[in-house]
Amino acid sequence: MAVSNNSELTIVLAESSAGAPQMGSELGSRAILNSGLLKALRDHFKQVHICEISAKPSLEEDHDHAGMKRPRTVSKATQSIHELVYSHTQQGRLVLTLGGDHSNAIGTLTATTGAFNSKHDRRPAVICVDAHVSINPPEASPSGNIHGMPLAFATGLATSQEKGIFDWIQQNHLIDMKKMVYIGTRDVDDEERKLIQQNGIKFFDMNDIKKHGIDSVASMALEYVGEQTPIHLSCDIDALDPEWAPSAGHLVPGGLSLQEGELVVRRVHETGNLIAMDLVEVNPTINVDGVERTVNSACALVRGAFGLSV
Ligand SMILES: [Mn+2]
Repeated sequence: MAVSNNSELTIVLAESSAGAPQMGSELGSRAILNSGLLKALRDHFKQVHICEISAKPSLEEDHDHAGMKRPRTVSKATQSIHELVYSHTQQGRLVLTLGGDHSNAIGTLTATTGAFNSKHDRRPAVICVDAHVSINPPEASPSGNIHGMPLAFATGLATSQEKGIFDWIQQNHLIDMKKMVYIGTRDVDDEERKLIQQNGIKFFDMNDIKKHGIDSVASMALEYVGEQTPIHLSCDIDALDPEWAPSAGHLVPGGLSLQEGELVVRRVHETGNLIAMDLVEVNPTINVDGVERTVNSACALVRGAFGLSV
């Protein structure tokens, strides 16, 4: 049984790179949308709504706080994303958020969880396709960049009571760590590994994928989240091997082939339970010769997740 009406899509252009050490990913959303994807989505859905959120850091006022860089800018951008995604999810629309850096997922993940909690009294599953686990609490983050922390804030493993710094996140926005699965991980910090183990978070790293094959891993991940569970699919383009996505913020060799990535998102589509998708970290200012290839890969993942033909 489908969990949303599947005929209306909201596209959120999350044009903020304040969570990343370098700028450029704020240009990713439009690069992806304007490469033919918008037309394809408009042909596929009865209605397509487009919203945009951008964030300009005011560096002189946004000093570091508790191990976080540009915390007020990122908090404000993600709160705006949260409010948008929350409202569109509550109206039964599918939501596609195009980043921007990975910190934007703080807004999307808390929004779908909050909306489903308030309307249906149940929390969605979250499938993260990422080279990283992106769950560093600020105090353990080696860099202080919030794009390494989205799952820490979205699960409540990291919290902040400081005014203007993620103080908008409420208990009923927090994702269920028992319904969370990572696919494609291969670059995990020691502290993150501890958190994953302590909290029993499921993951399928690249070794698991080599061992079992991507089709079995997709089956195991979907079986884990359960048949009637709404799914928020959160994709960092760096899950793909740099061969397929060279214009990404943090390249890690040994990743998924595009074909493997497409298989995962299509399997999620086939459940009929997809409620939202994030696609983050496409950065058109990195490896400019590879931008077209990266954008094409991003589009292929979006098309697969929403069941568009290839
Ligand atoms: Mn990543």
